[in-house]
Amino acid sequence: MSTLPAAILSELELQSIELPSWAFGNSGTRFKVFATPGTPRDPYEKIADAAQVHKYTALAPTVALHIPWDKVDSYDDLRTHADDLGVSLGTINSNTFQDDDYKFGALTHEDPAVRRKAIDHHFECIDIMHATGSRDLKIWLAEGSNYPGQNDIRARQDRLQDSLQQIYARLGDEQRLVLEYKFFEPAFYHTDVPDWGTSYAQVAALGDRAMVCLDTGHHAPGTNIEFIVMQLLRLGKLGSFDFNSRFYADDDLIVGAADPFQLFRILVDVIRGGGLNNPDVAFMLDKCHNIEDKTPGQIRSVLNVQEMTARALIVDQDALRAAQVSGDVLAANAVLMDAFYTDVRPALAEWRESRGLPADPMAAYAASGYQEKIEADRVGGVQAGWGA
Ligand code: LRH
Ligand code: MN
Repeated sequence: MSTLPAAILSELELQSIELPSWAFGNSGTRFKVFATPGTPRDPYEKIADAAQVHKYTALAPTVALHIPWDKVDSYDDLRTHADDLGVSLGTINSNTFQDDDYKFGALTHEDPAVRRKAIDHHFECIDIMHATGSRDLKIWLAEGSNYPGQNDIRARQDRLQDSLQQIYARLGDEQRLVLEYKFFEPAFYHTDVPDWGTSYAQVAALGDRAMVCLDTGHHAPGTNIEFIVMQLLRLGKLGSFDFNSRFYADDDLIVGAADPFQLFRILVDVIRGGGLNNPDVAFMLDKCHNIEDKTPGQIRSVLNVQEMTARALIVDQDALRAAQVSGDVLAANAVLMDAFYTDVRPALAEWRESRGLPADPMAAYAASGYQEKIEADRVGGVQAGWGA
């Protein structure tokens, strides 16, 4: 396909995908976290690299922060640094999964003092949101158990609701919380927020500014994720996506790398449900570049989302509807497959050039010398990473 219709191009022009600061730091598995030359040593350098993604794609105007990984002395100064680079600070992610006190839980813990500490951490994140101008507080909880009988899983749900009520009450009028679910890991028997239903049940009891966060890597194998997308949009409770891909578990690979057809199907239902370029539905990446260079990995990621969005937008909705109504199973499926098999990359490249962007952002970044420069400049200090 050499060109895309103007209506589709204007939809694509509105698309924005938030980048995770932690994707620019070192990450890995329990076996090894590999260091990489040029890896940022602080949030300032992470944001500088994130700004490169937006420079070459015009797709990534905001950067999500993770607390305490991105703690700084002055968030006003960090905000100015981001603004000067043409990006802004986005979602604030809390972290109650690396503190010894949270071994047996945080917002669900039996001990009120531990819950207090975890709630206070979220109050601190909300204070940071006021300084960074962020709208969303993203809460992912590692809480759960490893053996049957270890916990009273019913009582934990009640304690979780009570803790979330206190956090929700602290939000500013323009602020939201998004509760992310994950079916296992690090807990291996039960997880307190394992699925969309539990997240929905918890946030629905809080109020309108409490939403569900869907991480595409957090479902049991074989889960029809686009069905969950449809239902959460139908319920008006899909607040954000954490896009990545996986072959097995929460692999956090480049979105669309492991299963591009799944990403296409998800975006078809995002569009069907009114979730594209909808301010209520934030598109974010959540991934780790364990072995590949990080900034190119992020550029590839946002391009994969853009390309699959373009394919989902060219679905012939009238032909699809007609086939669905007439019960023509094969024709209906063929409409979707025609869009999925349509190569939109030449048209997107031409469109980028028409907007003063490089036709091939990956090649433009590689030719810029930025990677070589950060590898030369960033010597010494401690490279950022999950642990650091
Ligand atoms: C948990 C998760 C969550 C983040 C973390 C970096 O697996 O998806 O969104 O806090 O990754
Ligand atoms: Mn996530």
